[in-house]
Amino acid sequence: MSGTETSTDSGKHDFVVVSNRLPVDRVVEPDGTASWTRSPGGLVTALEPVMRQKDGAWIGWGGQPDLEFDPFESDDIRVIPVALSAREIENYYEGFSNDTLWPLYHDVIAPPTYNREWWDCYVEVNQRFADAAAEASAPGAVVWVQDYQMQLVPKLLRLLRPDVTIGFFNHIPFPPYGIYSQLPWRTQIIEGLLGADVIGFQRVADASNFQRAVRRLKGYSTKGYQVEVPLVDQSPGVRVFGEIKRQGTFRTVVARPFPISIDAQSFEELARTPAIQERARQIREDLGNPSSIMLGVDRLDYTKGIGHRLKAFGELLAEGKLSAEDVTLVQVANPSRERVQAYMELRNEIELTVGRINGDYGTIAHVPISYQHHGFPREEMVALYLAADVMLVTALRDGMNLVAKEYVACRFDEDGVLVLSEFAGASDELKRALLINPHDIDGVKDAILRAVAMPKRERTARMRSMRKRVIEHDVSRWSDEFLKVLESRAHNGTSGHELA
Ligand code: GDG
Repeated sequence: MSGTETSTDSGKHDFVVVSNRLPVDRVVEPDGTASWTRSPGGLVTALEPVMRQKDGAWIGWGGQPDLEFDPFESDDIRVIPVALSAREIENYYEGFSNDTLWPLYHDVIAPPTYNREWWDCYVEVNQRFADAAAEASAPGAVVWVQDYQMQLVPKLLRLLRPDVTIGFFNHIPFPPYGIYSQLPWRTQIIEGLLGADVIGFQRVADASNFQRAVRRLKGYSTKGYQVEVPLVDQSPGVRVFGEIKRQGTFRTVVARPFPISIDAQSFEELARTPAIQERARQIREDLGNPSSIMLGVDRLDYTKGIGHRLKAFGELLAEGKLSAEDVTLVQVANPSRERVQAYMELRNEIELTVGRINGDYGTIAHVPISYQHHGFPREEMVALYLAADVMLVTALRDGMNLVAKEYVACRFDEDGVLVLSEFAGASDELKRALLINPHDIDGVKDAILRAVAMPKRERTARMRSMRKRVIEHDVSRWSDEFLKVLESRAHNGTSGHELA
């Protein structure tokens, strides 16, 4: 799908999505011709109908430095590109977003870097996105801001446009206060988020962690899922959102879980395609018809627990409890954030471990780990899900983990076993997976052995129950529920309808 670059609209929209990345990628062909291609993600699929119905616009970065573009139409979505310079990509994106916030919000699995220049750049870039949102929003519009790269946008936008209703969804965990409080800019981030009317998190625990941070840092009261934000800050001389209102008047901010999901139906449809089923059989054959295929699909990220998974698998081979003749682990490690040091180190570590396991336990005919350091088309992913007898999701911390849900959605045959980390948000919903603590290597090994040996009846019972959950709670339900709550908050902000 390529974008047609027209600009016939009024420039003002009733529904605006703001995210770091646009839902389209700029693709330049070898002959120099360039076009925008839709990047297929659950979020775009979920928001597409709302976008069409409400004259929506999507504000984001095009993925390359200094890409200055006028807004254009792409498959009925108005796309508004925000340009980032190479320095901004380094400081705001690779730096503050991916080397400060990402590790901090994932329980400091890797040490976060606190760099003041990165922070300054994060503020600058958030301001640019807020300006773009203010410019694109029609009076009384609904603006939905996505994820941790944009946490200051709700407040900055509210200052510019108190008439709009602002939602924010955090795709990654929100850490416990003891960890969050490390952040030198912890108060500014909380204030940034509190500019929203509704703040969505993946899990109950994330919403609670956020509320605790609000109480500790701002002294505001929280009741259930609501935060009471005084329109006049208690701290002497501090103005909240630039407006001075009656003492004792609050606006309420909803901060609650909205667990994200996938477009389950489209995954199932692909899985039911004969060509993809044939491809799944082919994969099994190409792997030498092992009795069990295990699968890991992750961005190559230290939060995903790939090393822990490999350790458990390697020990089972070493102990002779699994053999390379019987079992193959396919590990898709999608390249990610390759310019960030911690990711370079992780890649080296993982590839050393894979090499050692394959060297120690492989035979000429059988390689225990088929390691794929590249992405695949979605059809191939679905074929892999269908071919996998056991899906391994061993994240050390993960907001949700969509891979777990995709595996379940694809298994219309009600077969396959999901081994799932309790530190992934998905474990709140997929309770009939084999839940593991990835730090407990013996526990992971037991779960793998149990998965490989699980009788068909038990596999079916577990998969059936997980499928029910994923099919009923798909991504459109997620966006509908979020937007329903958000729209019910319209006119609840500083525009004069405060709750006392
Ligand atoms: C963040 C949060 C939260 C992966 N490799 C390929 C490929 N993928 C797709 C998967 C899945 C997506 O990428 C990965 O989603 P996850 O949820 O597993 O993880 P993150 O990228 O870390 O996402 C996470 C999510 O946001 C949503 O809120 O669940 O916790 O960290 O859809 O299928 N897709 C294709 N080829 C690949 O090689 N086509």
